[in-house]
Amino acid sequence: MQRILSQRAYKEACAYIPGGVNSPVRALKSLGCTPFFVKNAKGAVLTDIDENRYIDYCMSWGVFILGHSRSNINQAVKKAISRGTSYGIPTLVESELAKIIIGAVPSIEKLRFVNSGTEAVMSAIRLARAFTDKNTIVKFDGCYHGHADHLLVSAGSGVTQLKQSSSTGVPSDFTRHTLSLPYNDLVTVEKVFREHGNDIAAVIIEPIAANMGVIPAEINFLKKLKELTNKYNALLIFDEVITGFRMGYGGAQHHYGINPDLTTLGKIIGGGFPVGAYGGSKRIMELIAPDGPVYQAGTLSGNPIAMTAGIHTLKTLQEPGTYEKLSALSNYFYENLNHEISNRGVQLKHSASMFTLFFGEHIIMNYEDVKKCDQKRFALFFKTMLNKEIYISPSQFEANFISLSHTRNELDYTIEAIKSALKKI
Ligand code: KE4
Repeated sequence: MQRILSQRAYKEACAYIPGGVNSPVRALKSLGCTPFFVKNAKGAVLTDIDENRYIDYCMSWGVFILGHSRSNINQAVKKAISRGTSYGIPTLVESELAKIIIGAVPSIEKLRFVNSGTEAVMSAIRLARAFTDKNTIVKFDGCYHGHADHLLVSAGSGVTQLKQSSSTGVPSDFTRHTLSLPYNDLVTVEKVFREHGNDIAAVIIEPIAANMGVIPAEINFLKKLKELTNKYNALLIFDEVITGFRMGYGGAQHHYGINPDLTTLGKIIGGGFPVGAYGGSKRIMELIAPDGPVYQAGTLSGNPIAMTAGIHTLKTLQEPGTYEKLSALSNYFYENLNHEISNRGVQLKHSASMFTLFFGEHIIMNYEDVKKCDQKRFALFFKTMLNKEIYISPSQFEANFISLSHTRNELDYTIEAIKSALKKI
């Protein structure tokens, strides 16, 4: 498989954009290869500028639960674009999408749209600090909540590839209010609350971690977080930028039956356009300007194109049997893949339609466990799969996503490719 035009395009991109990419993980740096450049996508298939086709499991990092370039969404977006794209004054579609999300997620009574998951989390944390009048934030090692300064501490996803546990350029006093604890570690989190509980404004967690690979939180761990935040007048924030509408129509909080105080969302709710949202009870959200003293703003927040794509995405997900179909596809894949990977030095962890193949047979419950995986073998695996026309998420510390557009044939082909790749590497 040749990627001459992509290599040329990458060289040129590097002249204008740091690392040739607009988000570090796309550079495939840790894998010792360079990225292909996409020409177009349809369903579960990407086509690059050298006309190579790939079955896609990255799906723009979990955005495309319905698949790429879905015609009903494209048609709705084209109509919306013909009417204009942004006005700096409200439109009906902003309330329409807000109502749909509030109808799906009972813990959200009011929400605010922003343009990325980073903005959603940054705003939710500011709000939690204002509501509790406290400063300390508890996060968990390996969880990634966007690139706001104070959260780039022991973060997962692309930060994992940095040499240090967080980014340079972040003054130490910007992170002194951030405590990062081991995921799924009840004892540590209880101890920290005993010692710092009166200073803790919020705990933020990916209820099903996807940014250190897929690692579901233990239900008792989440219940303990709910209990401790209640006891110490802190807020529990579920970062559902990935799990929102992925785990099911009500997200991970419905899946676990645990209501956080604030929820952050992104990806799926924008149907492929820049979006984020944060929401919670009216009592908390009324602190947000212009109702209250917590400032947050954005030129393109709630833009009608992202709102339109989000509305049509969520309305499609509301259709009866949609999640059952996705679950059947996912379970078909997991059951058949598991048959093929035993004794191959890998383990499959999954939750709903997201999964990670971890390169190691040790118990994996948290970030430290994932760091013990065989990165070199993962890199070989990634490149082998790419040459078999399959694009998996380019990091051991990421999730892969099955969409409603993946066909059984594509899943069968992928299982065969994984089986043969694991024999070779
Ligand atoms: P964005 O600012 O990238 O829209 O969202 C940040 C974010 C917040 N919370 C969670 C749980 C997230 O997973 C993310 C972003 N996810 C990564 C993929 N693991 C985005 C991919 C990238 O950084 O290029």
